[in-house]
Amino acid sequence: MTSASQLFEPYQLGPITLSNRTVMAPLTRNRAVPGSLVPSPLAAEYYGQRASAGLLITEASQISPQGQGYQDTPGIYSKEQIAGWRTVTDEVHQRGGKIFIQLWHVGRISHTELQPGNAAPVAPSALRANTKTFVGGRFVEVSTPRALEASEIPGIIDAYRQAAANAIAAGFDGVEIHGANGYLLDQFARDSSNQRTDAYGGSIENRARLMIEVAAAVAKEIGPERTGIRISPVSPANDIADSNPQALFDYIVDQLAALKLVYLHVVEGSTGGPRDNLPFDYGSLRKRFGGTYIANNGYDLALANEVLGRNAADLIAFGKPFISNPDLVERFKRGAPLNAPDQSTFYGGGAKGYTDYPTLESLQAAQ
Ligand code: 8OZ
Repeated sequence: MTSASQLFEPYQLGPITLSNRTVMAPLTRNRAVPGSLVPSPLAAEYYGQRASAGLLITEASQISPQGQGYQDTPGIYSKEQIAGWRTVTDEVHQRGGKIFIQLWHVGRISHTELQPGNAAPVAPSALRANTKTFVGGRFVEVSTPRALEASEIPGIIDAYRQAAANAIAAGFDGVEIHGANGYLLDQFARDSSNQRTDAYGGSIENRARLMIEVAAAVAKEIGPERTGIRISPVSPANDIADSNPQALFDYIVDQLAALKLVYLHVVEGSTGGPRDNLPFDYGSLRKRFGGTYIANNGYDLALANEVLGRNAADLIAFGKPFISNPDLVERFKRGAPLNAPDQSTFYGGGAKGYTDYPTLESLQAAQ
């Protein structure tokens, strides 16, 4: 058997069996219904078209109105949103797929226009990120946040817990906690964004605390076998950095391993960019975690095969290739060419660039 076949082998992820080792990475698409922030009416079709992935992870979905940072991203906190997601999970399951929802709180990566009462976004410390968000159909500088009071933190943890319960009510196979890319949990963890002097700031143990407490609360609510987490130890995404990422994330992963979460999903390198922007030993994370390791960032078929072949990952998450190739797994199997993704339709809009990418089958039928 060649190493090329490993990607197409089934995989047991806790209680669920994946048909292969590809994962559709979480991808922000900004197409939720304005106002209600219920998943787009097209979302069931979009995810359903991609159900041949071993596992689908939804776009990041805010756990509360305060957790939103971009226009038209879906929520998982209201009854209407749960019902909307139910149409997505039903469609994916009917097509034989498995799907987790990514639970998101953006922290400081937001704008007052999107926040309840037009208040300041919240963060570990009142430090503005030098980055932009998408609001009102355009990219704008994020707002200056206010530092969360220690007394507000239990409420944030509870919002993650409730969102996880909502996800199960919506029919998801599990949840992925978004601990990556410079959003709230990553803002607490890394020392460029956390200047707190309470139990949630200072030492590595203190900065990691919120991420670990959220993971523990979610795992307690829905079971660790249905709880995954995503981290991006050296990604500068959303203006974030740390003075010692190896020690920080080694510690975090030791704690996550103790919680027996079902997977660790790692953005290796700079999100959507170079894989080698900073030195980092991902093997250390894999070894410490022990369970399922999902590798992400810039993978193609060749790199996926190479990494699976030397047992450096269990599953491989593909982002942009899954946007433009609903039948990505079939194309990989056949060594067929891939459709190129259209960047101009990534964020916002309707069916164009969302549900209208052709499959090999539809191309052949049209000939
Ligand atoms: C692209 C645009 C907006 C948000 C992330 C949730 O980077 C995102 C995101 C990506 O994790």
